[in-house]
Amino acid sequence: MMQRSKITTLTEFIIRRQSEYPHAKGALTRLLNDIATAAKIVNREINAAGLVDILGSIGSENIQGETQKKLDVFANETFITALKGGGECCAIASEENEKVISFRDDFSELGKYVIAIDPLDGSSNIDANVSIGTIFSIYRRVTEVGGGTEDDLLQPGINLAAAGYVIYGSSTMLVYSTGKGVNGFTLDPSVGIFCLSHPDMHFPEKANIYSINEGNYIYFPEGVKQYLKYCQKDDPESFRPYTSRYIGSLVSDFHRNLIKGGIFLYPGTAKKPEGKLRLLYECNPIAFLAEHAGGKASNGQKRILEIEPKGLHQRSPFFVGPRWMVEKVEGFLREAGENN
Ligand code: AHM
Ligand code: MG
Repeated sequence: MMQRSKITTLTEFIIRRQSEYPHAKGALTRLLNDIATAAKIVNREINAAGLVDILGSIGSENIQGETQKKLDVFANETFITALKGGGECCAIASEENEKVISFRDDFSELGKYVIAIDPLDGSSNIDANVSIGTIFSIYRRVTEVGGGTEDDLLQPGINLAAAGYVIYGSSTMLVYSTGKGVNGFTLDPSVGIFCLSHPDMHFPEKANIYSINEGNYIYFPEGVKQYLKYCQKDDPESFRPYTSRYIGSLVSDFHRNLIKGGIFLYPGTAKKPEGKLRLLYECNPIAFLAEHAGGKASNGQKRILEIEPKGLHQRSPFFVGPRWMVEKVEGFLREAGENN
């Protein structure tokens, strides 16, 4: 009979990690478990999309003026419910809600953490059955009592306690870091358990993918245009020309680049100097993971994790990938005398 190697479940893994922190009381462990539970529920719904009435728009817009999909709303409600019920989180900032959702009941007010979340990122891809994701940032609260506030959430990424994403792809994975390595867990759908499948993830040394929405080329800063020309030049020694891969779903693009080696770029443009991606719940968590996987994340000039956020839905240009690739783009931007 075929022997199965020992499986490490997500719960086992985080409990083991927790024991490395003598003062930990298990709150972060429970919080990550709440996220994993919500992710499984969202995953179930995504898998049934097409069979049940969950595809398409709901007829409303979120705070960013984007059409809300039914699955956007479902995912948002699912994560909020799971986090509120768990009692470890006293506030949430979500892409789908204008203001902070503060939990003011006796139970959640005691929660030590706040969460910034994009419950379903890449949702324009939902109807076409393309991989989408959930992205989350976990901070320790800075206020002492009561429901969490905006002050708890407007913290720079260097203060992150943990961050991660769930990718709903050909298989469903949860990838997270508490600052000690990046680890990936694949959902075994037959038993509904996330199992360690990608321990200690790092960008590979050889990287030759670039990911950008090149349809916006004419609006890009000169430095980015120059970098793209560099990527397309013939130079076998440096693996050029690079391969272009763009899904239009940050989690999927980043995940592929982390595994196969590549850089993701979403620059500011003449029309949108701050770019598209949101600092708190898209750039910061991905930047945190990238750094702990040996990479780098920048707004073209400055480390993403050091940006002091001023608003919940603040945007930032975003360049993330292996350190040397991000530094190359920064060099082109500097030479062109551009900030992003
Ligand atoms: P969303 O949060 O509304 O889904 O938008 C974010 C998504 C990212 O996943 C992706 O990287 C980006 O938008 C793609 O944008 P574009 O279509 O402009 O290339
Ligand atoms: Mg998003």
